[in-house]
Amino acid sequence: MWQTSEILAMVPVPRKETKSWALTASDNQGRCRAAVDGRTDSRWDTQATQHDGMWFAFDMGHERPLRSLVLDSSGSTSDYPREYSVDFSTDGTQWNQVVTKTADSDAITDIVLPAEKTRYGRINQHGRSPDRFWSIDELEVYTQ
Ligand SMILES: [Ca+2]
Repeated sequence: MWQTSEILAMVPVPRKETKSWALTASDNQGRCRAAVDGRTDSRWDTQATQHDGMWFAFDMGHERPLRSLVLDSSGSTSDYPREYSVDFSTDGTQWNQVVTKTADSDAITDIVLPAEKTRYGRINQHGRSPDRFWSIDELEVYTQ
């Protein structure tokens, strides 16, 4: 469980900083920036129904410890990732899986991270939906 002091130690990465990150995705890469533009009425989405192998990745440009990711899909409430994992990497080549989980059927997906240092982060979608895209209206990233 989290100690109060640990929660208080979590700091959101400022939006102007996340806007400067290099973003890549398995699908619809041209829309990645919509996930960090500070607007909940714009989104990145897969333009395809959810299946295993979809991912969304960011390069922060330097290493830092990450505590949490929050994926907001409240503009299209059923577009949360059905099953996901998170990988960290310090070089963009070797990836280390740090989280794997089935989502909580909520438009807001809170992902607790191990606070290890990383430069790259990748969110992998493993589930399947017959009729829903995977969408991220806004990605919030918390460091310490
Ligand atoms: Ca947006």
